[in-house]
Amino acid sequence: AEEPACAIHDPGAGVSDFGLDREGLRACYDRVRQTTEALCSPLEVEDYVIQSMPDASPAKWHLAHTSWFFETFVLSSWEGGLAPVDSRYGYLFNSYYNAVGERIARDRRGLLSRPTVAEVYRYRSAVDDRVREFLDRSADDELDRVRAAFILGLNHEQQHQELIVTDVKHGLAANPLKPSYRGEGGERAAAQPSDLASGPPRWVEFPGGVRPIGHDGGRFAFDNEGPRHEQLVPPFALADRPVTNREFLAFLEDGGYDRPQFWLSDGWYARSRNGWTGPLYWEREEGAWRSFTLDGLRPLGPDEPVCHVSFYEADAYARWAGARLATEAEWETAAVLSGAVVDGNFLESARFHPAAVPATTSPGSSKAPSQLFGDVWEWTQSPYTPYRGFKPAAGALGEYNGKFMCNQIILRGGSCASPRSHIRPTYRNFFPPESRWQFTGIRLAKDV
Ligand code: AVJ
Ligand code: FE
Repeated sequence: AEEPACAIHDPGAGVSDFGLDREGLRACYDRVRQTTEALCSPLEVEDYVIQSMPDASPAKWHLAHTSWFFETFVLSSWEGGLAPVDSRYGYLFNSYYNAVGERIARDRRGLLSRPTVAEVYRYRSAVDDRVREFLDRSADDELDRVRAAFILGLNHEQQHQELIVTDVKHGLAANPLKPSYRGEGGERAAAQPSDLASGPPRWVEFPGGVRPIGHDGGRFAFDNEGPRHEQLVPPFALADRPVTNREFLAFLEDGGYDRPQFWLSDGWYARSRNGWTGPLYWEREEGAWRSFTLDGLRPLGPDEPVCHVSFYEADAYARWAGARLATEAEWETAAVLSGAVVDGNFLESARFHPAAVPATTSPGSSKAPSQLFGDVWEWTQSPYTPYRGFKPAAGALGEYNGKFMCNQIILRGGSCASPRSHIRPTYRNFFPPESRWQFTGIRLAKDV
């Protein structure tokens, strides 16, 4: 089916997303909501309900929470107050907004056998009806008042599309039957393990300077991407591609997981406490390494970017390799100066798995880094802290990003589970350093 035009999804349209009219908002809304449901369409009812760990939410919860977000931040104040579709749902589907009210504990979301999956879909469609009615009938000043929250709601739902993919993967991986998300048909879509015999990564050098960092606010960006400000970035080099499974296996086989000299203290403790002997989803059987993918258990692709590693493993690998992780300012500088376009292996490609790195043709230096966008999120060494001058918005939506600016690490570039239109060079993702269930990988950097 032909997708409706949407300024958020098709940035080439040249319409500033803040200037979207009713028709534009409606097109974006329909497209975002449809994409979420399409991601869930291969699931069986039982798949929607389980919570395989506290960090992962049931698919059913994601479907409801994203609807609750539009109800709470767009519809609730319409014409002086629209009652929610079900007044009990706020307690179940509020994620973390203290200003909005109490909620069930995050690690109890998997206990919600009710509302049923069918009821959650009816809830979604009731919210859809109300949002469309709001777009048809609201006064201009009412639409203007919630336009920013509406666009935030679209981007919020895109974040949950990625979380649906990663949380479904984690849930399926917990099952000894190692089911495929798409059934047998999915085998075709996933990349076959390749053997490109890629050589060592080449280094792409960037000059030092005082660099503008962050989003200028011209189009939509999350609040944590601004304000744009200057940072001193000394000269550095970035690897021309992500670290591959083949390379990470060399670290593992060199005893990387058993040699504390490569690890941060917190990382060594996490590795010991969790019993890590390799990336999440890796297993070894009769000498052969396999990894769990959304198409089931597959032989490890040697030239695919290593994936599902924590910050601690990324950092230990970099030290073993005689390099380091990039700072987020270096990463952004490299993306901007190399003119990398936001294109690649994203959610839209429906592979749900990182693609192999390109074969190295000649030794020496390379002009531009490849796979900066898509495939795997790249751990930086930067803590998730506010940019100079950052102020969270007043009210509940101020809780969206700002209150998490402690004890988390920045990741850049998006993954094979991120919608392409969701990612920008300034995009700041963040997770605690131990997290491994997102599509997280490694790109090396060094001083020059
Ligand atoms: C930016 C991915 C860490 O998972 O909580 C979803 C995204 N924010 N709903 C998260 C998010 C609000 C966020 N991450
Ligand atoms: Fe959310």
